[in-house]
Amino acid sequence: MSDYRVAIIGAGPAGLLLSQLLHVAGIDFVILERRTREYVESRIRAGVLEGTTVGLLDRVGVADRLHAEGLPHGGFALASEEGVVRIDVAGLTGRSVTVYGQTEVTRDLIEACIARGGRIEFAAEDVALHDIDSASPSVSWRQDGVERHLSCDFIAACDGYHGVGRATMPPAVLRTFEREYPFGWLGVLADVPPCDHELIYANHERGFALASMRSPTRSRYYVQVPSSERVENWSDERFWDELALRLGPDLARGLVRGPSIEKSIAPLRSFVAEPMRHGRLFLAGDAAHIVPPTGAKGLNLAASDAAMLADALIAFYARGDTAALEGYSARALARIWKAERFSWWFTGLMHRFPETDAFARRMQVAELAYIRGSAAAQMSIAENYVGLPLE
Ligand code: FAS
Ligand code: PHB
Repeated sequence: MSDYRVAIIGAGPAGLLLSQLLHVAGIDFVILERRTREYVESRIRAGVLEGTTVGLLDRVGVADRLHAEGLPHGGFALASEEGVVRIDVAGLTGRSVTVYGQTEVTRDLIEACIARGGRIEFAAEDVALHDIDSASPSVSWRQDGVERHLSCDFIAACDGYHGVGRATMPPAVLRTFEREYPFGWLGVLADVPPCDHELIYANHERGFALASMRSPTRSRYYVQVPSSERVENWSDERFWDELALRLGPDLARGLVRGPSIEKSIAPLRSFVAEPMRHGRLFLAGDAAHIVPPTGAKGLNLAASDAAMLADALIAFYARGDTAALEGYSARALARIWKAERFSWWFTGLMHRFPETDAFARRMQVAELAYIRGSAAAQMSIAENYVGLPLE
């Protein structure tokens, strides 16, 4: 008999949601998290939840604050110097998205996990995974200078792009696919009202910009910067000036400036590791894939991986059914690759690349003009943005 049925590595959205999906199914788990609780709960990341993700938080009973404070959004704008078009996702798909920070999702899930007696070991250093090819894998780590060890039936590596899970997969079985972008997103969080009631994705000669939000009084903005850029080079004033330029005079009219409470640069990459399972080790979330945040898919893919893995583990423990465990990687990758494509395409449409010469610029201008005039093109964007179904 193992100490725990499932050892989860990482207390990000994937690990935390998986833990609560297992909890409500009566399956015990332990979470090993490298950072402190304060560090995890202070990270500023994603901002847009697909309906599927909201449904999963409802399923685990951790959506009260989300429903009270989250902002339902039925559309967003695509802006360029040639024009603006609102993608009416609600009207086109009958579904919407919810603006609610990943920071809040993480806090809600940690609070629920602990309140329900779940075990999260924070500040777990040097986590190592053992015997993943056997029927009795185990995990070890160091905490407060003490070596710790636990046996389990399964290991779910939800430990992000730099985690130990993917690194433990035998190199001979792992295939990776990657595209690094020559730019990143300089993000600012500020306690000022958003410049518009919905998100604005802007393609400008000078580069991409995104106007997002966290609440009616807290805004989240991004501008594209070269990969080599350093956040120290950007005063608040320089950021606000650049954002206003890229949004254009009409959309910037509603821009309220204020002191940044967080300012950082996130690199952009597309990445997928296949397969997402080896023996008793399963990968979920950023541990297996990364998308450029343009399509707001990262957090939502982490949630759908957690749901698929939870369903497979529940089937195994409820009826000894191993089919879903065997099929987890292929099922998750089918949805992941479609989100990778959308995120890659949207990034290519909205950003300035070093090779964006006059012809490439004309192609972007022409595609945006086509989208502005085509219900079919807008439908394609809308159905990807609200999230493709979990099949
Ligand atoms: P996470 O990376 O969130 O969580 C992994 C957890 O594992 C972390 O808490 C980490 O501390 C822990 N861990 C790592 N190694 C470990 C080890 N060896 N032992 C124990 N624990 C370990 N997505 C969007 O949709 N929109 C955005 O705007 C957006 N912005 C982003 C900005 C940044 C700077 C980054 C890095 C990502 C951003 N993302 C965005 C993507 C992001 O939201 C991820 O998709 C999401 O956090 C994925 O969740 P997890 O898979 O749980 O991984
Ligand atoms: C955010 O609010 O952080 C956000 C929103 C939409 C995106 C990316 C980031 O596509």
